[in-house]
Amino acid sequence: MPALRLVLGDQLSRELAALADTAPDDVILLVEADEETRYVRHHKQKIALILSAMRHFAADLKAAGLCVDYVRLDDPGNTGSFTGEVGRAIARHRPDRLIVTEPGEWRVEQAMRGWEAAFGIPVHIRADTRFFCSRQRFAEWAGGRSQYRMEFFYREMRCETGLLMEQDKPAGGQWNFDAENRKRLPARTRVPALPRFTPDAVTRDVLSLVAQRFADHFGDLEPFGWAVTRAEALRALAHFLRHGLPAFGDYQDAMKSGEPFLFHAVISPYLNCGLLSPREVCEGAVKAYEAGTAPLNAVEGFVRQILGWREYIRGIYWHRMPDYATTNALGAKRDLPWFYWSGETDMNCIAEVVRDTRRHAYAHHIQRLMVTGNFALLAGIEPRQVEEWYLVVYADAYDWVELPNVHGMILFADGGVLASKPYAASGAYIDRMSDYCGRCAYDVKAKAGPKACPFNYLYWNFLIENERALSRNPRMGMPYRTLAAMSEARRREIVADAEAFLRLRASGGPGSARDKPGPRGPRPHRLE
Ligand code: FAD
Ligand code: DLZ
Ligand code: SF4
Repeated sequence: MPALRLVLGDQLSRELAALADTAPDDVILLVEADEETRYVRHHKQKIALILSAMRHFAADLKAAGLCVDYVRLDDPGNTGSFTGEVGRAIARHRPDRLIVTEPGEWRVEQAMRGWEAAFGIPVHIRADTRFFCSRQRFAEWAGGRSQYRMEFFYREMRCETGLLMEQDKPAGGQWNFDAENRKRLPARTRVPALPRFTPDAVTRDVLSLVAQRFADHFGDLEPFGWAVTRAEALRALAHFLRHGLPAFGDYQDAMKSGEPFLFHAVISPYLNCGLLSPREVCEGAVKAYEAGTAPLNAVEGFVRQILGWREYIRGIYWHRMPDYATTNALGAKRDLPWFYWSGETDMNCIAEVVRDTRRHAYAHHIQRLMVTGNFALLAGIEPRQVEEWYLVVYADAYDWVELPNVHGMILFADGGVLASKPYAASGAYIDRMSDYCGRCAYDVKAKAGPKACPFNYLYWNFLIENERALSRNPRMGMPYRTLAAMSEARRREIVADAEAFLRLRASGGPGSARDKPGPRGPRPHRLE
């Protein structure tokens, strides 16, 4: 009897654990599921990328002589869910077992765990070997620790993989070269053009389907230039290794109007859906260093993002779920302002990032962390609303990677599990790392009053609102000492400016959430 092997939309790899040892009469099932396209209202480009990549992947499997059962979104009888379609496929093929790979979401794994009882056949859930660090290995590392720190995890991963290691020493004698990174972008720097891929007939079909069915979702559908096959994703990677990587470290934190990609790789959607493997990406970067085409500060910085941050984030997700998603350590409860969807705000930095996001389903790390993320932290936006926004708007967003980045890294809603302190910053940081402030209605140097950059008073207001939770954090000592030296009048001025700004956003003023439907319908508003 054949085995039924399920491949999810973010598992499009021939090396997938569920596909190892496939026999000629086994059936490989791929399902376009309405539930997956709608559990949040994903950006249109994200849906198109996943569906087109799934269709291309299924065609490749068929061309290799494998037996594929592919259920399209508009096939008659499609029940719209993984569970419903696995049930129908079992009835069609009568397999003796179902083989799957660990999914990227706790929600989906819970469903999978019910399948053996529901369908009466053995269900084998195989570990996802696309990652460097298994869930079990991370659990061993995390052990009894109450706090985890990426840097120590990363060093162990370097030793275990041998990446950028010279015998048992880190290449260049240091683990981390960030002191050489994070420069301002000189005004006339030439930025390499990003490779874009012309949609073929399969992608054009998918684009029509998405335009029809998901017209009310966030984001522009076209121009659509994402890679949708492994061959295209490999070309995107080769382009980055040659043109982006050499300056990646230097300008990793820079932001520039009209240049959303700068020297970033723009490969996270491919890594996350299976078109590229983290191992080949890291090895490609290390080869560039060994060949002398990229400097060590760039290569180490890049490898750290993938071997360090990406693996660490996934480890925390699986180690701490489901409780991880439920905490709200700073008690943040304001509503997400409407300008996160519309981009209509006088704050030029936010307008730029939302515009990039709407056009490309992409913003780079510092835009996500220090602009939209920093604002959500300082303004005390309820974690669930911020998490939903990040899950909707980016082509690379899946729960396992979005949640710890938002809940832990930007909002500190986990109380310091992931990061040792909140990434809170005033407008000066954005001014130093971008050209946004020069074109803004607000004055980044002004600290108070209607023209002052909102990040400036929101920063101090955040420290005041969270004094009890944060003032004893050893890494927050300096700002709290500065706050303690402020006069009562200055503190009152900060609170008044912040309240006026936040009240306007919650009461129907420009950029408010009121009376605008969010992606899950009308929103409540609690801030008055
Ligand atoms: P580069 O800057 O070129 O970095 C190379 C690779 O490193 C990325 O492709 C990515 O795979 C990995 N990486 C870097 N930082 C992280 C990180 N913090 N977590 C996981 N991987 C990382 N990344 C996602 O893949 N999906 C998300 O849903 C996501 N949500 C985020 C939300 C917030 C609030 C923040 C601050 C970061 C988020 N990130 C997410 C991480 C990071 O912003 C993106 O991976 C990166 O911007 C993707 O662009 P790139 O491929 O050009 O990355
Ligand atoms: C995100 C997504 C979307 C939009 N559509 C599908 C789909 O139709 N079929 C599918 O198999 N996967 C899809 N995905 C990815 C899934 O949501 C993802 O596999 C699970 O969340 C587990 O990570
Ligand atoms: Fe953003 Fe403030 Fe700069 Fe305007 S002045 S772009 S709001 S940081």
